Amino acid sequence: MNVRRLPNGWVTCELNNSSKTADQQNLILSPGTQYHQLAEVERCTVDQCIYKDALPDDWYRVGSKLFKLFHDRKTWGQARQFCQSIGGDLLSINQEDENKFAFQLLNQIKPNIAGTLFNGARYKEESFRSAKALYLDGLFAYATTPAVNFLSISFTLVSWVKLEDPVRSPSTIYGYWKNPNLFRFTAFLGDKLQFEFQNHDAQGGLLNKIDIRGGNPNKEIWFHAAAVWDKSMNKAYLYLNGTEVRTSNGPSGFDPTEFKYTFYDIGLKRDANDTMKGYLRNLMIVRSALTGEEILRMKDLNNEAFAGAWIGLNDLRTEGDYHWPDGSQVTYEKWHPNEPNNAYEYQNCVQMRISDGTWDDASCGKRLPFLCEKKH
Ligand SMILES: [Ca+2]
Ligand SMILES: [Ca+2]
Repeated sequence: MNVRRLPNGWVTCELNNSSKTADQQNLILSPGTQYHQLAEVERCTVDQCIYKDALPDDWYRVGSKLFKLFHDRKTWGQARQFCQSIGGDLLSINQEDENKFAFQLLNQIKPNIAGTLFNGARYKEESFRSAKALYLDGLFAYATTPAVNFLSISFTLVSWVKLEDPVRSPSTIYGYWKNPNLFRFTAFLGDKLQFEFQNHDAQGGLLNKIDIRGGNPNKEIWFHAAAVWDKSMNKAYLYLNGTEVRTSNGPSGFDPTEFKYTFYDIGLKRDANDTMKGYLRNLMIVRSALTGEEILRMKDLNNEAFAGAWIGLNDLRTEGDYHWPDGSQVTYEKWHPNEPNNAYEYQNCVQMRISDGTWDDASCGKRLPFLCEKKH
């Protein structure tokens, strides 16, 4: 490829014959020139060149395959059936580039943990498991975290909470309470959790809202709070310590408004200037409606519930003999150290770990996000 810088600052690229089969990383800058030339062209054939492209509907072309990550959670068998129903199968991975790309997609389902902090909020050692937690001293000390756009998706908010001062309650665990789009997940000390979502019209008039309250969190004790919006069922749920404490149907056709905000508040109830006094930790926003059982599992973050996404590899037919869904043998592998271990003697399906993109055999009955592939 020839790259030419024009006097007006534009750059033009001309494909020459040899570059048709070139891998991008083989392009190097010729010293002292504005031109690029090819290096090690002979290593790359058309088949080996990985071409990546974003396609409509969240599909990606990676080499000769189309990839898509599905966020909803299915058992390995259900996931495979789903991939087949759309003309594909669970993903097979035959080379490092494909594994890398699949791992990048998993960033979409990484739990979103509290980010930017200011206004005095700080991390502080807390005795519980000697873990660090975000401490808010109630004196206008609150924090913010990047906003998640809830438009058109189901979601689950979870957090561990410990409140110190009933005077400061209610306190926002996560939300943004400002017209026109109001939303918050709040803890009332010794009283209830509240999850509230309002849609307003352009003039600020209330169109419809979800407002559910329940549970009985106590002072000075860590509790695990979760709010769920299941868009497909049009239902909202509240969980306290993994137990459902309230459910409510949304108004008919309720559709969360598109938020323009770039951050949400933690610890501040904006309309009353109440700020939380207490601790928060492991605030997570998951882009699907989790079941009570899954929320219960999330209480322990080391639990494997959020460890990975299904790929097609399995040893269902013969223990220890791994194959891809089309029956082909493993030619490239990326096992995590000490995996596959067939733990409890029933791990026959393979997940890609969200943390590092390596593979781990897991129980096929686990419900995980999954990667499908389709041919061109
Ligand atoms: Ca096995
Ligand atoms: Ca394993």
